[in-house]
Parts: sequence; C-alpha cells; structure tokens
Amino acid sequence: MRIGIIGLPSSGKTTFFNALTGQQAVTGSYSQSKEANRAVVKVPDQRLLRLAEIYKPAKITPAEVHYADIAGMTGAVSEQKKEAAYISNLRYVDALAQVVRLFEEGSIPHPDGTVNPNRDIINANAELVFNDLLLAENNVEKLEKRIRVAKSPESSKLLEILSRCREALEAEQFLADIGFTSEELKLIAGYAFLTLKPQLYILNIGENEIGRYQIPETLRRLLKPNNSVAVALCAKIAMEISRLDEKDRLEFRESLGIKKPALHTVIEESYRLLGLISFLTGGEKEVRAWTINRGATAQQAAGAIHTDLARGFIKAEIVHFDDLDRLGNWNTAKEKGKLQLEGKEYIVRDGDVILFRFNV
Ligand SMILES: Nc1nc2c(ncn2[C@@H]2O[C@H](COP(=O)(O)OP(=O)(O)O)[C@@H](O)[C@H]2O)c(=O)[nH]1
Ligand SMILES: [Mg+2]
Repeated sequence: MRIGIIGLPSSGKTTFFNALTGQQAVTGSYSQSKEANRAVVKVPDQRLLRLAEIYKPAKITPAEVHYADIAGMTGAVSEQKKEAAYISNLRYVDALAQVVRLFEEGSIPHPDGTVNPNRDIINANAELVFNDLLLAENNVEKLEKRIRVAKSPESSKLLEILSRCREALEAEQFLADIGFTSEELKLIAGYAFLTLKPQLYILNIGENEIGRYQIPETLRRLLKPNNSVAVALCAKIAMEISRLDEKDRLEFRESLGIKKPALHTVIEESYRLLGLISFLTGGEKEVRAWTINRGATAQQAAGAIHTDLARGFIKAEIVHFDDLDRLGNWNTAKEKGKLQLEGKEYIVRDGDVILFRFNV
C-alpha cells in the first residue's frame, strides 16, 4: 500500500512522516524541498509474533506500507501549476493523507495568516480538483483530435467518460463522489486522477487538545470524498514519542491519555479506508502477513504471493488465526476440526492462516 502525504506548508507533513516512519527528515520552514521524503513502514501485527512462537521460522515478514511526504501544495489554484513535480509524485499512491493544521503556535506562521482548518481543507481540495480538471481537459482535447483521424467505439466511450469527469470537476466535485461503474473506473485508471483516491485526513491538533478534541460538524461536512476518514492526532508529540525507547513510549503515552501509537491508528484507518485485510502464512522458513482487498477469493490471495500459485491453485487449507492461537499448532487445530479445505472461490477472512496446495 502506498500513501502520499499532502497538505499546506507548515501543516506538519514532515513531522507526521517522521512520527510514522521513525525517520529524521528536516521539519520547519526550510523543509519544503522539491524531493519527496520516502520510507517503508512495517505494519505492526501482534499475530505475526504469535505465529513465530508456533512455527519458529527463520524470518518474520510483516506487510509494508510505503509513505511519501510530498511538499509543494500551496492551496492556491493557478494556471502555472500544470503537472507540478509534486503532482506526478502523487499519481501512483493508493490513498492521500492530507495533513490539516489545527495546532496554534505563534512562532510558526501559517501561510494564510490564521489557523483555519475548514478554509485549508477547502483550498487543498480545490487544488486537487483543479489539477484533475487540467488532466481531464488535456485528455479530452487529445482524444477529440485522435477521433477526428480515426474513430473507434473505445475512444468514443473514453471521451464520453472523460467529458463527464471534466463536467464534474468544473462543478468542483471529487470524481470519487460521482458514481462511476467499475468498468468505467478501469477505463480511466491509467490517468490516476487524484480526486478518485481515498483520503485520510490527519487533523494535526495542538498538545492541549490531546484526548479532548471532537471533530466539529462543519469540518466533517468538508471531508471528501465520501469514503474518507479523519484521524485527530498531535504530530509533534507523536514524533517525540516515536523517538523514545520502547518502555518510555508507553509511559509517555499513558501520561497523556493517548491510547494507541499514531502509527497503529493510521495504519488501521488506512486499511479500513482502502478496504484491505491481511491473511497470514506460516512455515519453518517464514511467517508472513499479506495484504489483499476485502472480498478477495482464495485464488486471488494465492496470486498475491505468486502468480504460479494462482494459476496452479488446487485448494487452500485454512485455520483461522484465533483457532491456531488458542490451540497452539496446526495439527491440533486439524484434530479439533478447525481446518477448512476451501476452493478457488472461497472469500478470505482477515486473519486466515493459509496453506495453498498448488500444481505447476
Ligand atoms: N506545536 C506544534 N507544532 C507542530 C505540530 N506539528 C508540526 N509542528 C511544527 O510545525 C512546523 C512545521 O512542521 P513540518 O512538519 O515541517 O510541516 P510541513 O511543512 O507540512 O512539512 C515545525 O516547526 C513543527 O515542529 C504540532 O502538532 N504542534
Ligand atoms: Mg515538510
């Protein structure tokens, strides 16, 4: 899973990035470098530790999330902003994490003078809409030219969809909110429209708001697209905590009334937002977590490991993690009737421990 962190200057993007990734990227007013900060985070999953006790594997491999901290958003919509470098950095992420400044701090000027999250969300989202509108317009033009030379049913269909995109974007709508069919979405997937991506809003609250903050209704109504989620956290404190020793972290969090590490909350919400689940595999060599779409079949899950496994799929032997955890090993689970034999079409559940039988 790839997540692009966006937001206005000084909203706390790099601080948030450091908190999640444990990196030490430069924060503050000189941090608006053109290059994105990038890091890969291992998804914390207690179940892997338990599987490691059971299998004693040579290696433990968690699922991964890739984060990129992408500076360059201004909140101003201008014609010169065509295909800015930051936009191209954003095209291939699965979701956007938009950091919104709520913290008040006199020594850190807000680019628009005052702290006003509602205004910032409107401006940042307008920038996303605007960039998509340029993309739609350019491609409508290109396609119209091509159709004048050689018309095909495919290009006419695409033109029709792109024209609908343009119309929606002109009306300041997010493309994710206008209800394309899955077939239409496939046809325009290659354009990587930003307003089709799910958004995770990171409401960056001040230290004094921790444990007390409630999202006001006026702000909630601005969150786009419809399938977005919002998480309130204090990036500065989260970064400080991430730099402590393991044992001091818990103590510090408890003293502040922070229930979970920011990373856990952000990853859980990202999985929920993107409709992802994990299944697990275990053996002497490796225990591992794999990320798939909710609703994926056993054969698709096999394909997440290797295309050969999907192609030569015979069956899946499955014990749910909860049974394996309780019963202590695979054979006992089998004796107790907790082993399921499933075919290609079985819908995988979060926490299924799967052994694929295949034939290549
Ligand atoms: N008081 C306070 N300051 C913060 C918070 N988050 C970020 N900052 C400060 O705001 C400034 C800008 O943060 P930075 O992460 O560089 O913002 P970016 O421009 O969006 O990458 C830095 O001086 C941070 O220390 C916060 O939650 N509370
Ligand atoms: Mg930065």
